[in-house]
Amino acid sequence: MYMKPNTNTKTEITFEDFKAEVLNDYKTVVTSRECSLLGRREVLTGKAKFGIFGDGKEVPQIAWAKAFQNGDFRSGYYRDQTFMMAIGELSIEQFFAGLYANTNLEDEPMSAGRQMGGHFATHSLDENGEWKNLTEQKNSSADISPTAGQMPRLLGLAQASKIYRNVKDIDATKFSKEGNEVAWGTIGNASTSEGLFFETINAAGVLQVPMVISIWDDEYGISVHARHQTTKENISEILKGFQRDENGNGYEILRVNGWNYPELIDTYQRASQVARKEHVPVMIHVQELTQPQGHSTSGSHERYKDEARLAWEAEYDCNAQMRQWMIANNIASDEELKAIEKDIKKAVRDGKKAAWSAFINPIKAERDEAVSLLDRVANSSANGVFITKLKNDLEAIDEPIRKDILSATRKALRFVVSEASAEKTELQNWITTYINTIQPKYSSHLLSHSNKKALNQTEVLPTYDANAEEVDGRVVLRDNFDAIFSNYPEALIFGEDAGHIGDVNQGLEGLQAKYGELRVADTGIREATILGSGIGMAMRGLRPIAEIQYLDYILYALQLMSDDLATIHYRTKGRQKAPLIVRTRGHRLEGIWHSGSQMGGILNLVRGIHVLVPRNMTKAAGFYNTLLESDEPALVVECLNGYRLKEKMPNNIGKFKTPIGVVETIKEGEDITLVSYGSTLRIVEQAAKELLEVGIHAEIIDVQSLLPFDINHDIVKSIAKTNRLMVIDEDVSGGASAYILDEILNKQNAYKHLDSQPKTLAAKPHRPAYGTDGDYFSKPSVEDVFEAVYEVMHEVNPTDFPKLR
Ligand SMILES: Cc1ncc(C[n+]2csc(CCOP(=O)(O)OP(=O)(O)O)c2C)c(N)n1
Ligand SMILES: [Mg+2]
Repeated sequence: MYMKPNTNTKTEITFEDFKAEVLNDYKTVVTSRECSLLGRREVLTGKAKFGIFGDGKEVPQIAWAKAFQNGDFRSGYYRDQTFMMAIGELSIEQFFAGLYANTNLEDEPMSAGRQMGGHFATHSLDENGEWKNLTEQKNSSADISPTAGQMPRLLGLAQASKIYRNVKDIDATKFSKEGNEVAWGTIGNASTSEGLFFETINAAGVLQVPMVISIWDDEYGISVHARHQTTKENISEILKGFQRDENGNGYEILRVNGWNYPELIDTYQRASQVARKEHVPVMIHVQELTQPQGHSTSGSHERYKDEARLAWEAEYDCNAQMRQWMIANNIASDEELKAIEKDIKKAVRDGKKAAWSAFINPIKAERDEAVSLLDRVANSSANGVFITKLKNDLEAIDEPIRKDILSATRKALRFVVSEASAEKTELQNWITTYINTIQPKYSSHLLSHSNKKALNQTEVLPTYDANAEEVDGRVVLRDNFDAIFSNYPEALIFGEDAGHIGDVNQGLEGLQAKYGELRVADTGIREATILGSGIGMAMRGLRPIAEIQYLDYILYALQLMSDDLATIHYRTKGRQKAPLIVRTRGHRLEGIWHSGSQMGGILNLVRGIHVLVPRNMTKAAGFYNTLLESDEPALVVECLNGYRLKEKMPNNIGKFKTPIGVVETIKEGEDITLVSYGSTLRIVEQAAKELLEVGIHAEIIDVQSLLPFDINHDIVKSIAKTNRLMVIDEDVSGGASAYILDEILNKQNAYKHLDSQPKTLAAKPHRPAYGTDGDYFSKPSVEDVFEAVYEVMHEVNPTDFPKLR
């Protein structure tokens, strides 16, 4: 058998070196297994809530770790603890810190307790949010739980190597060495049933990127057997057509049994070579794996596996097979291995204890502080007996959580609400301070904390020559993209029809010829992987702009925007970021699927991403300029009906910046404040002109930025003047208009200034019919806006504004 356990450093090794390396590998797999076994017990005895472990998948991960080099990236799922241990990124203590959800990043570096155990990550950013040198470390993009959700991001992580290898002038110092990095994915056999898996596999075959996907095949997806999951019960068999051959590019498809240590090492070395050197994607179907403890702590596999299967799993347990192989090949004796196993058992128990102390001791200290305070409050209060009961109950909890502490202290405060004592003040202050200290452990880092955060970017207005030319809006956008690609070598755009024809509205006209097929690229029709590849590339220091052709089709990508992109910074407590720009166009054209206005749905799903709705192409261009200077993800929705409208050509193209979270008053007035955004503003502006003719002076505010929303609270200032508010929106009622109303009424307290009922004017509950009149009869029209505003004014002053109908 060909054996070369570590090709990174040596070509010739002695048997002693080889033995030592195998023994070391064995120690890792046994440590990992012990963690799984003890982890399960921690859940069953109530110390942890839930556990999902990597038992039964240890040995292949050792082989993979040997092939994994500095600069490489992992995008995997919850079974990969052994790999993380083998690359030195997961200690026993950290494993248990994850299980207990320790909120300290130093103890629990994967997510500071924000993710359940088994969801792995490394740190791409330092404590200031600055990139670390990713070429000098082994990298794991942060896992997510939705099955196959790791696949689209994997594509982008691999694609980044291709860009770095082939596009000149990018400063790759921190990100790549000639594109030699491989992106390694893992997925369970059952999760290959997901559409995201197939979409990614096809896209990587087309793109020819250095991606190696391992399929951990244990024949089950929780209780559901492969016969319900996969045609022919064999994923590599049915994907055979992807094998590269004389007919064209494709994959290298490899199969290996997951219990065969030497063959696994061979297979992973080969995969690494093919992917790294040739940039050919590789699929490794790792078969005959097991689940010694079943799927997770939520159930037992004896319920759905028969005797024969359970017996086979016991025999072919990869660790047991590796052990037998070591004895058969004189690498160690049974006694030696027993001694190793015993030591490891103890080390894992000790590590677990240390992790538990690190988790519970700070909370106990906080509890003790609260108990002593409650004691003082009780002694000074007429309601002392009630407070003493709260104190005693809190003191009696063996393993308190922070909710116990706050619940007791907040309830105690109610008993002293009408008393005046130093202790009461102390309690009030203590609660506030405690919340202020603890809340960030659960809520911080949704957005960037770095100097580059979007809100640090200040406005730069477009400037114009005296005789500035009036051009189609799309020309402003095109020239601005031209400036962007010339100013930022790391910027690139890709999407359906974005390359050769320069997008369906020619906002990228001529730019592929100028910047090449890798930077201005056509993609297949595959929105989820367009989005995902943007995430992966952004995580490796590039500045991708993922184009989704129409807003209506963003629903295909929305799951990943919500589950992956919006949570990256939060779920790593600021140690990873993906400043991806998603470009799309929509609103007010025609038909059920070409006039998308699902803004309410989007707003509710993508907190953590900026949502920007420029009313014209100059504003849109300014947003792109702002975003490229910042480090947060954003969605920009261009007005589909605005590309051919005339706009003056600025003379500082590429330099002006539209601020994020800042509204703009586009018409002043005293009678009522009209709030809207995007394409609908043109309708509102027309209605306002007509209202002026009957003596109604409306003020119009363009929101521009739905997320974040009016950070300076300018809208309430307008309402303080007009005392009336109407939100006009082409989304359904209860959608974006309800969000806007909530922001204005509840967050800006505008209700204080209102003399009339605040109104929303939204679209019909159905999508717009296709016919030319579809828009008029489905979304607010000029007449609708006029009449709705007039009606408000009629209520105020029926003499001057008699009833219209
Ligand atoms: C989108 C989605 N659907 C369902 C689940 C619940 N779920 C978690 S793991 C799992 C089975 C996965 O099986 P497989 O891919 O074979 O991985 P294994 O656990 O066997 O290693 C399911 C259904 C989920 N996490 N995400
Ligand atoms: Mg499985």
